[in-house]
Amino acid sequence: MNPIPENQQQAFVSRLMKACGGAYSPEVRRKYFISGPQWAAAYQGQALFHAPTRPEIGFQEIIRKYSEIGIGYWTTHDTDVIPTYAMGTDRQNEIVAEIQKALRDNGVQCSMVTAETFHHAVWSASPAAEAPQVREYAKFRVCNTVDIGHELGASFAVYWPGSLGYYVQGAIDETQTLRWYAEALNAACDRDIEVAQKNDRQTLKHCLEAKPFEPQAEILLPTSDAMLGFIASGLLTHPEMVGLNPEYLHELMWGAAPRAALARALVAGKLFHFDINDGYRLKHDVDIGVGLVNPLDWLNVLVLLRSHAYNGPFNLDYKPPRTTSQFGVFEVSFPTAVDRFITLWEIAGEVMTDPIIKEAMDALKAGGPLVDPRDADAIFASNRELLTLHELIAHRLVQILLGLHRGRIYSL
Ligand code: 3MF
Ligand code: MG
Ligand code: MG
Repeated sequence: MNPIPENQQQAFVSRLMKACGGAYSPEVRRKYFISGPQWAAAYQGQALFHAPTRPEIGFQEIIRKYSEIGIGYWTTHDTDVIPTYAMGTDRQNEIVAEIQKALRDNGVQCSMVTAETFHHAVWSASPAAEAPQVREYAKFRVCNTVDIGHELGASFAVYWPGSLGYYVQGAIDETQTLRWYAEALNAACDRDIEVAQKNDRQTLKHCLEAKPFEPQAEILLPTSDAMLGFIASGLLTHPEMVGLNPEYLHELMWGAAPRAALARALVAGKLFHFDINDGYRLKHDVDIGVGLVNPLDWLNVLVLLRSHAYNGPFNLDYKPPRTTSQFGVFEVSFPTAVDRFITLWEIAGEVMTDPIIKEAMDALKAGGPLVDPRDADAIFASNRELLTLHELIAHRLVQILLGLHRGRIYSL
């Protein structure tokens, strides 16, 4: 192939994207509760060892592009759109008004807001630092985010306490730090009740997001399970308002089965919001687009969520790879992430109605003939042949994922 001139490369990428086929229309995409984060589209490719590869981009353009693609919901950190120095000032009000206009003009809704309590230097000892001034400032920031959420019409507030931990052992009192962190959440809930009442709105759903490593060396609430324990600890004054925003990769990172982590949140009635992406076990937070690494596991996750009528948002918290250009972010990265999600969601529907899987699962539950209830060997023998169905079900799931159940075969 001849070198492709720079000014023809975008058209080339677009042509291959069309050739891929399988894209859903923006109208179809809008039917799903899929949200696009401001920070995901604005991510420039930077990291500790990585210089940015993409230019800056603001919320007006991102909201417009999401709308064109068919992403109906937008989410943001306070600092993604409001500079830290302008928090709580007239400048904040101006920016919020500009965001409201951009959302209105493009028919996009803000579903979630989140307070950034990990990036600025003020959080270097966490939002629950020893110094009372830091903790007062943290309360101001989460309350201010609740205010912004109500102004933008959001239903969810998310908190990722990324810096709630330490680098060196013994320097902080973990129990005290957790108590102080709870005070900030309590302030956010109290503020929410007040503002919701004043504006005749529902209170927000407050969602904690765990990540096992990064950016601190040791994290005080590293997993969704740790957060369930924290919610039930008695430290929160409104535990009923607080639930989880698990992130698929954050659970995978520590070695969990994300589906089992989600199941634990579901049985606790705390699965409020879900950050969707993909990646690898025991690596850093690579935030790859949903379904690009573990499509089979993703299928199973969506079967679980569909079976339990989860109706919260699916938030595209991933990072378009550094190799993807700014053009590619909206031409390839976001549309394909949305379309893989929709396809996996629909395949999950097929799994749920598949007669073979259903019959196999029913048979496993029916079990074998009744035998002496105290005779372990007899109980095992009574079920012996049915247990092979576990592997048959797994095979059937892969068949459905690969389309083999529809007669896709290879004759050699
Ligand atoms: C970090 C994350 C965060 C959270 C966000 C939401 C930057 O690994 O996943 O994204 O999702 O802070 O509150
Ligand atoms: Mg996340
Ligand atoms: Mg992540």
